Amino acid sequence: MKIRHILAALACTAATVAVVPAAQAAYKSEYKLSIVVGTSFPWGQGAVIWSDLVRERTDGRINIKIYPGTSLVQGDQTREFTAIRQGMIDMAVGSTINWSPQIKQLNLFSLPFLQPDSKATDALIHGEVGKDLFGYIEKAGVVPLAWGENGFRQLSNSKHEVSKPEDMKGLKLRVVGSPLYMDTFSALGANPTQMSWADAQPALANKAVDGQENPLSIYAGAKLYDVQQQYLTLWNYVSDPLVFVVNREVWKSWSEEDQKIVREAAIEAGKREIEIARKGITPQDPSLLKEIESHGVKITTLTPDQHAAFAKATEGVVEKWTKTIGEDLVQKARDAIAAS
Ligand code: X2X
Repeated sequence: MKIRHILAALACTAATVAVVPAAQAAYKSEYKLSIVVGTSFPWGQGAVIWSDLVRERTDGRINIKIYPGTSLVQGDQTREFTAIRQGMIDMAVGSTINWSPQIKQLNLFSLPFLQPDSKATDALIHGEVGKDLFGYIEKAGVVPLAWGENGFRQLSNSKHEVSKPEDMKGLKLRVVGSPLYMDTFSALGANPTQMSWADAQPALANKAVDGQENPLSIYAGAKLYDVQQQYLTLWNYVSDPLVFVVNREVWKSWSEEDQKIVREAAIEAGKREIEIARKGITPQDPSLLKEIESHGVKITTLTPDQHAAFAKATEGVVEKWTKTIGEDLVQKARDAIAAS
């Protein structure tokens, strides 16, 4: 009898432990989600969709608050990934460019003229390359869940039309945080200067710099036509995807059921975000281009020959950075794009 009682008591303790894992008690009242731009941009919309889906489907157990402007790292987007890893940021929808200083393989998307079109980008993110890159993010200590898109980055400036590499001479251009961009724009003869997006906007407004490069949704959303960025060159030279991620400790603190909800919501939000990001910039639907043009912007679309001249001028950059990214990964990407 006695032994039976002891066994029953032990079983009871084990059951209690199994039913109420310690982790569940550790849910935070709010999870901080970082993004670089505001919630009206496609990128921000992706974050809003993700947060709303998660809040609804977890009955408020996971309550996400969005912090635009990379405000959790004082606007310094190149420090965002480290802050996610260290837990200052719980979740993020971040650009591969901003996390490239920590994960060198993410520079893949910034190799000039690697991705000719959205089909190529899709082949990368939804194929083996995407899986490999998620592996690197995971290894760096952060849990990747889904892909989104910032988009094909186009060049704008306040000085003159740019249709050939020679037109870049002397243009003072703001570039993003990966040193690859310094190399690309130096190779093209421009005068690049690295700064955060937060600093870029006043720098464009007060003419400290002549131009910048960003997807059209960012150009239009930030109303860069209002700060005399009236020359816009569509050259599709790189396209940066977004990644939906969660800090590892936060992820481990959630029940399996909630992890599944958060992952599925990220995938759904990513899909919808990509659709939003690609709106208005295609021959079938040029509405965003038309809107930009209506502000007096001169839009230059490169001919195939002009495009090739830019690609040729940046060949050395591709060669140099392929070594940093990894020859195998770049080859895998080229094969996936060729088959797309
Ligand atoms: O800083 C930029 O240019 C932006 C907003 O596109 C990124 O965060 C990569």
